[in-house]
Amino acid sequence: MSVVLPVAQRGEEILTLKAASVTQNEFNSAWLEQLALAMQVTMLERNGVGIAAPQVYISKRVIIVASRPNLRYPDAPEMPAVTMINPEIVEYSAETCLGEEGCLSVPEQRGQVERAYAVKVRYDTLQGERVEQYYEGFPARIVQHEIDHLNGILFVERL
Ligand code: K1U
Ligand code: ZN
Repeated sequence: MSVVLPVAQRGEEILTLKAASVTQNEFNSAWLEQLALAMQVTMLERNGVGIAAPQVYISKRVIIVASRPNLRYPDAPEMPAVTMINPEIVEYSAETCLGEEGCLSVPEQRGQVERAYAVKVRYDTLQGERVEQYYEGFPARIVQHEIDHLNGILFVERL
C-alpha cells in the first residue's frame, strides 16, 4: 500500500538543495520502488503532471513525468507516468518557447516560462537500465521543470 506524501512548499530549505544521485545499490530496491509509487500517488492526488523527490522531502534525483492534455495544453500527448532516475538533459533544442507553468510547491502562482522547445534526456529506470528519450512541447517543459527541482530551482526564479 502507498500513501499520499506531504508536499514541501516554497521557502522550505529542501527545495533549494542540489539533490544527491541515486547510487548503484539503490537500484532494484524496495525503497526506491516505494518512493516512486508514493510520488506517483501524491502527484495524482494533487492533480499534477510531474513531481520531483525533493518536493516530498527526499533529496534524491528521482522525477516522474506524466503529460496529459489539459486546458492550457489541449494538444499535449497523453503518456503513462515515466519514472526517471538520475535524469540528465543531454541536448537542448535551439528553439525556445514560452509556456505557462504551475508548481505543487508554489500554490496559486502561475507564470510564463521560457524553455527549450525540445530536449533529449538520459535517465535510468528503477531497474538501472539506461534510456535516452527525445521529448518536445509540453512533456519537454515538464522534464525541464522537474530537473530544475533536483537542482534547487523553482519556476518562479525563471520568470
Ligand atoms: O513539479 C511540479 O510542481 C508539478 C507541476 C509540473 C508542471 C506543470 C506545468 C508546467 C511544467 C511543469 C504541476 O503539475 S503543477 C499543476 C499544473 O500546473 C498542471 C496540472 C495539470 C495540467 C496542466 C498543468
Ligand atoms: Zn514544481
